[in-house]
Amino acid sequence: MLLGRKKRKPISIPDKKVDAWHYTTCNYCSTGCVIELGLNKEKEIVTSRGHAGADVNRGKLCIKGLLEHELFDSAGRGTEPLIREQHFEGFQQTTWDNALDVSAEKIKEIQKKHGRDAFAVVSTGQLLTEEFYTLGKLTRGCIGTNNYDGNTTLCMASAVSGYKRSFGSDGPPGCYDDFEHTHCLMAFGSNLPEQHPIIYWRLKEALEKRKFPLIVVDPRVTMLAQFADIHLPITPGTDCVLINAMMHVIINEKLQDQAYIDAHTQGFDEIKRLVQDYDPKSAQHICGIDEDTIRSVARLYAKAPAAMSIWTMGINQSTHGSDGVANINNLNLITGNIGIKGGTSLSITGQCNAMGTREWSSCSGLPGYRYLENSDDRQEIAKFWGIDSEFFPKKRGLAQTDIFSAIETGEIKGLWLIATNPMTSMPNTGRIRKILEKLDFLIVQDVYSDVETNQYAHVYLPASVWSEKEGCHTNTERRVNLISKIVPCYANSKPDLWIFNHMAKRFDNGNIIHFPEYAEGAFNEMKQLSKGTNAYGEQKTLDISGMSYEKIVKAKGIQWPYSESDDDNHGSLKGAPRLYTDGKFQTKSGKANLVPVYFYNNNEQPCKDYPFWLNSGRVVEHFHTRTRTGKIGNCNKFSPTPYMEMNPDAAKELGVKHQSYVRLTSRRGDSVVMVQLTQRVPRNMVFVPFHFHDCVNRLTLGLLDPHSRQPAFKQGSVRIEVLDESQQREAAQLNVDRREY
Ligand SMILES: Nc1nc2c(c(=O)[nH]1)N[C@H]1C(S)=C(S)[C@@H](COP(=O)(O)OP(=O)(O)OC[C@H]3O[C@@H](n4cnc5c(=O)[nH]c(N)nc54)[C@H](O)[C@@H]3O)O[C@H]1N2
Ligand SMILES: Nc1nc2c(c(=O)[nH]1)N[C@H]1C(S)=C(S)[C@@H](COP(=O)(O)OP(=O)(O)OC[C@H]3O[C@@H](n4cnc5c(=O)[nH]c(N)nc54)[C@H](O)[C@@H]3O)O[C@H]1N2
Ligand code: SF4
Ligand SMILES: [Mo]
Repeated sequence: MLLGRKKRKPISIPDKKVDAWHYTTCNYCSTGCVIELGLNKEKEIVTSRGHAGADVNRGKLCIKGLLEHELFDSAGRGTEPLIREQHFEGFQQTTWDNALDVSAEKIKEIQKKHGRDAFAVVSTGQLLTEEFYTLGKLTRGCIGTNNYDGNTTLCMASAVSGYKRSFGSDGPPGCYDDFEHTHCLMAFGSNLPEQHPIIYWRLKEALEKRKFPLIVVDPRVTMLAQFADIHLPITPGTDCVLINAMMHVIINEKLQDQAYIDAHTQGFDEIKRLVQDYDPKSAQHICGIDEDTIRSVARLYAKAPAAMSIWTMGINQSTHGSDGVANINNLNLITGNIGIKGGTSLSITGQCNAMGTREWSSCSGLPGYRYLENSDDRQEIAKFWGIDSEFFPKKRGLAQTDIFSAIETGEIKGLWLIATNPMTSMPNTGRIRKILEKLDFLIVQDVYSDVETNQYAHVYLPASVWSEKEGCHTNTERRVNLISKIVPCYANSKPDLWIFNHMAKRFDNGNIIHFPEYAEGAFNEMKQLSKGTNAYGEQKTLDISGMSYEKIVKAKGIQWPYSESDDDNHGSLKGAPRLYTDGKFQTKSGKANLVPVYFYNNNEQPCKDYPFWLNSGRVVEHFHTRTRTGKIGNCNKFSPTPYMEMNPDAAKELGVKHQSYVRLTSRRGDSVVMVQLTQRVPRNMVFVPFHFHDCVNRLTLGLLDPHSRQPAFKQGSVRIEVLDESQQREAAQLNVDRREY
């Protein structure tokens, strides 16, 4: 044995000949891992590694971060601006000047003919924060349309809405370090090991040091559920009922933190009344979790010295998304679990910079969490930008999902899509296709020219990606970090900041408002706007005035708020790990709102014709619509095929075989997928990743949440049809074709 070992050759790691390591931050999910890119003497990128000194990832990266350096010259990158009269005609290559001239003229023409709001702008959670701030200036200050929003409506809108309803302001109050202090963690609709692998690793590290109960609420047996102490396989869309029933137990057994409730919240009496209708005995029939388990989980949570909740799309993507968030906040407020170490309501953010757009893009308001509805905010920003405050609308316009409906009804005639691919990511893509065909004018600004939505564009603007440009992201725990410019821009692509700056010059106000040429100039403006107090005289939570690029890199990320005085006093470069530690909230009274959540069931549910729940989500190897990961060898190799998770017992009944192809049909459309038999899903549910074009979103309904306007991507119903042999062969061939990138 020993002899054998001695004979074995040691593993040799080939020397990649790295000449210098360069600092940057990952551009996929919102974990916010710091990456070092290794360049050789010829300045070519040869490898990457996780930054060992960064608190977030401590040297680790997931598969996407590790391979991210392969994306710069991947297939389909946009090289030159493109233009055409009609979509689907051949594109002609053009100059940047002409592409921007034509775009600006068309925007003005549409606005002149149909009103300012007839041109809409839809952005993303994947630009740099300085780019978001600049786009806000351009859209709110120069173009002047009120129909301006982001794909974050598909993603974090319910979290934003729920935070605002409970705490009076957006902003996740907790941090990853809370794992080190909590005594009970409840995860709602979040599959950390696949979707936020490094947050999962942080959680695991904390659990290895000190065991505490992990409760996972998810209709699937996800990787996180497998690892949980208690798994609650909830009936889709009914988390609010489970939480109301938990609060019923807590209040009736007097387990609540009455001192905290009295000092820091308002609305307890109504919650107390409301939850009487949700006794676990009746709630179990709605949410599918038995009454004893509800009681034991409620007691466990309330009795823990500190308990925390995390959640992601299982909560947000529902018609009860905003209510679900408010109810998670209720649970934490009545148990005194806000603003303490290990006690928090932490939404796990989706896209790398979904936080940055919430903070600074002006999508739903004005920069720095300011409101269009507040005249002081309008005047302050108008003065800062040097324009007339009357230019701003007095309330926010349509959310992203409603913008598409307004194109359908003819109110909106032109659209500018920036870093989002609705032809694959929106619910009911058959409808989206018709909507895009209806537009008089569509601009697509993307890193890739082969992005599906570009088929409908009149002008395509090729953007530079990730470390081809400089600027910041904010991660899930409010940590601001820097993306450095490490490689030259690909071909004739331009950073989004450059594109916005040059578009602005073509509008009247664009020559009045100052548009700094470099990201750091925009960052300095944001710093100034973040100083001071909010409408209620409290210090602004979103204060970044003590930060600079240099300090951010030195600290490897700083959490806001970090004001000038924090910097003077401590110089520690440590921002605030938690919000609301003093129990003061951003409401008029300073108290948090306990928001009563009544449950009504408006989901599309399984029925005789469509007997399966349709659930959708993600896999670890791919990011969203695969524009990036579909072209990176090892990411695509591990997951090249659209597939569906199906329960083996249900498959047996229908005569469906493992790895055969079936047709899924919903009331909207159909799609052919490969079957993966697994006990991960219950007998009456299928799960399909949404990464593939012409796949699950042909089927989804996407009813909208009344508060956040976020689509219920995860609740729909389908039927399954077995394909005959020739159809099987055809489907298999189609999948071989899909793999070739
Ligand atoms: N690898 C990878 N990582 C990513 C992304 C990616 O595309 N790929 N995208 C990033 C983005 S933008 C986002 S938003 C996040 C998403 O991260 P997650 O939300 O963790 O991922 P999903 O797979 O969309 O959904 C999570 C779970 O919600 C469950 N669910 C469905 N319905 C319900 C319900 O009614 N109640 C409850 N409690 N759970 C339910 C599903 O079964 C699923 O397991 O991931 C981020 N990270
Ligand atoms: N069925 C179903 N559908 C879903 C979901 C689900 O769970 N189920 N999840 C939803 C969620 S949470 C989200 S966040 C959305 C995501 O939906 P989308 O945002 O539409 O999907 P992405 O593929 O991320 O599109 C981003 C685009 O930006 C481009 N890009 C990347 N970096 C840059 C840059 O620096 N500049 C520019 N200009 N372009 C850039 C990419 O190439 C890509 O084409 O999908 C939603 N759709
Ligand atoms: S966990 Fe998220 S931020 Fe970290 S390397 Fe993976 S994709 Fe990037
Ligand atoms: Mo997302």
